[in-house]
Amino acid sequence: MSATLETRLGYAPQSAATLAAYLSCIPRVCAILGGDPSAWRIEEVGDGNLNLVFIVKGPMGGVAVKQALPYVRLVGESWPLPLSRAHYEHMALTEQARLTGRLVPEILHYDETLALIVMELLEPHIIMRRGMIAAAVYPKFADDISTFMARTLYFTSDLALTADRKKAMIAAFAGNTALCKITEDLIFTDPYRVAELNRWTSPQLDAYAARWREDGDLKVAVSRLKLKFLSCAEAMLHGDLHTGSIMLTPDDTRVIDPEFAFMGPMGFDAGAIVANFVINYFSHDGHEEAPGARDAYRERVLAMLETIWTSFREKFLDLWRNNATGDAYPTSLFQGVDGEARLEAERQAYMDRLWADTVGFAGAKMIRRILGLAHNIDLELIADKDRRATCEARALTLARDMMVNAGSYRSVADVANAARRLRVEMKSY
Ligand code: SR1
Ligand code: MG
Repeated sequence: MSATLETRLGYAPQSAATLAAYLSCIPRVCAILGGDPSAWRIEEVGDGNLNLVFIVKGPMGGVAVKQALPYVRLVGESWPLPLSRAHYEHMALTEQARLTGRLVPEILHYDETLALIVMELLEPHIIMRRGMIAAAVYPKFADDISTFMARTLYFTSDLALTADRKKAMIAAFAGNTALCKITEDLIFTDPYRVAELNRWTSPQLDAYAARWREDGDLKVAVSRLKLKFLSCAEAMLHGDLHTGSIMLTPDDTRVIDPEFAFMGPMGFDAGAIVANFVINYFSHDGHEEAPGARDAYRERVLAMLETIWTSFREKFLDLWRNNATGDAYPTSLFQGVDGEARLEAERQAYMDRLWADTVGFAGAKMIRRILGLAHNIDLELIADKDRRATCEARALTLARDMMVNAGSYRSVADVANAARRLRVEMKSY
């Protein structure tokens, strides 16, 4: 039976052949590209899971165009997906730009009917995941991403917003249910049951996949995380904050692709960063030219991860101390003799709880990239399946412990040390 795809009056997927005519009617875009539209070079370059992405270059400059398809590109027309995801992406990008300035690409034009966003062309930026696989160094990244997370999460939370504004944001993002459902299924459910779309490095990891499906402690842990994801509207999340959603150079960082944005638990975004750094750490055993050749880079990855979390924590706390404009923790309740001390202790406790959530979500995000549908090229590009499986088995083992024993990882250094230990102790899958 074929699936019914969304249709919308005026919607048609663009192609390299149709796009020049469309863009030629947008003066701002014409001014950037320059020259005659017949001379513009247009290429479809999308290698993500969901959308069309075009790079358009004219004699003066370039733009990027992203358009939603009415289905999941990775799987095909058998998996319909609403075009409204472009609406949520546009809304999130607009809010992120307001809160973080140049840490997101500039929007040049938005067409709700075509589910299409024209953005500044990020050049010579590359997808961070590709840079990290090649052991590239990004000295500004930890500072930039910790600012991005602190500002987007803090200023959309009850610590900064009044209850009416917070509820208005919840309402504005509440319709992004189809994208949330992808996460609910692919991250929190499918890897722990037999599911048609699951895949893993086989036969090497067959026994792991079977064990993970029979693990009661793990199923309880992932179900608790899923409940938090479903029910905890803490702040506006990017919703898919992995290293494939970041384009950068050593000097400039941009966070892209917030189509999974919704009001959810902060630890989900922070956990995505932790997960992808830990996966990258383990993956270098599959990429290094000779054993030990990437020792220094591996340590750099862990050092960067530690700086990201500690900077995020400090920046978030500073925002709270200086911008407590929300309805949570009313100032009038903390004005007594020990009021400020009690409030500061509570701020620290809040960050400790957020860290525990982050550890758990990171574990779930690591497991989905190894046993679920959508994998990371950090691991997928390792051609030797035995080497890849060893990297993956280490990541799976750490991820399981981070979910089941999240409370025993008191600091980001505990995660880093556990990763180092596993590399030494687990010789093979
Ligand atoms: C079917 S979409 C699979 C994954 O791609 C996106 O990048 C999200 O991570 C999603 O879970
Ligand atoms: Mg994406």
